[in-house]
Amino acid sequence: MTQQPDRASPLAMLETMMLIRAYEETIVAMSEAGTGPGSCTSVGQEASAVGVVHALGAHDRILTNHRSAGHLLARGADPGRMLAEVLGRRDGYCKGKSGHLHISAKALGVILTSTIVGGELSLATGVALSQKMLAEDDGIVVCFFGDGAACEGVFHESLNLATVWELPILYVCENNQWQAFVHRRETMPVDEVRHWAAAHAIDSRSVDGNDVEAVHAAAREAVGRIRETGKPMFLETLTYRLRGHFEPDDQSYVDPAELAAWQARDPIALLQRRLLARDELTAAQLRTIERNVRARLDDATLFAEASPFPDISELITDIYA
Ligand SMILES: Cc1ncc(C[n+]2csc(CCOP(=O)(O)OP(=O)(O)O)c2C)c(N)n1
Repeated sequence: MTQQPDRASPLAMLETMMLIRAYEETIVAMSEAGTGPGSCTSVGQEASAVGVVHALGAHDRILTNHRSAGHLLARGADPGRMLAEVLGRRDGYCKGKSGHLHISAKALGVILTSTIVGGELSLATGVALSQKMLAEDDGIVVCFFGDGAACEGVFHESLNLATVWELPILYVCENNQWQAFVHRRETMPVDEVRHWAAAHAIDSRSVDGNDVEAVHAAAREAVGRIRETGKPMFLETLTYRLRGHFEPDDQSYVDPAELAAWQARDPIALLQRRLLARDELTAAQLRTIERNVRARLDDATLFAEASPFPDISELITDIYA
């Protein structure tokens, strides 16, 4: 679309979700063609990323996990610079040194992508404490993590500290039902992580993570409450990882009926159908968005592939230990 509507509008959210899907499909295509590394994609989780990130303000900071592409793109990251990073090129967000699973973009407030499962939970408390003590702006911290991370001890330490110290953190658990190759049924006695969060005296809710409008409404309310009270909140987005843990992964361990049920609730198709039914989107507009998104990814791929590898003189710069 040429006219970018307000970020809270369903059309803006649809376009961002379609951009994320096209980006992840580019990653898959590169992996299949052998022109890029495999990665952990967020296909199926676009509504969770967009619903939350489109509810944030300019000063809010994000810490996230290995499935971070959606969070970065929703925050306005340039897909060309992201692909350049994935390919290890100089124009990537981290000068090609982070690879595909550690992209952070400080200028956008995405300050950590952790592949140490739970790493984002331990650091979020420190970032929020510094925001609280410095009190430079009204920014809060948003911490994205999975149901697998919630099974680690650091989850409880982080939530406990955030409650006791009254830290402005929005915990967003993207419960995508899988923890690498293990179904969450095998590791959790409850279906939803929010029960554990509630035990830490945190206001905890779950929401249909494939319904971007529902996620966005819940996130806006939570962000508003955190700014008002300075206290943490917990939001669980119930969603599904439609592709494997990483690329390539044939998902042979996944129950086909479960996968099919969630495919039928693809968050992008859901929103498209809803907006068409509400006459808020026409078939022609949808084709235009598809074309624009495709063109952005084609340009991004050309940009990334044309970017040079970092110079050898960069080998030991940006190293702190
Ligand atoms: C501390 C640690 N333990 C194990 C791993 C290997 N590992 C990477 S992703 C993952 C699953 C994490 O599951 P979840 O938090 O639910 O995130 P999801 O992959 O489902 O998005 C595991 C076990 C790791 N990277 N770090």
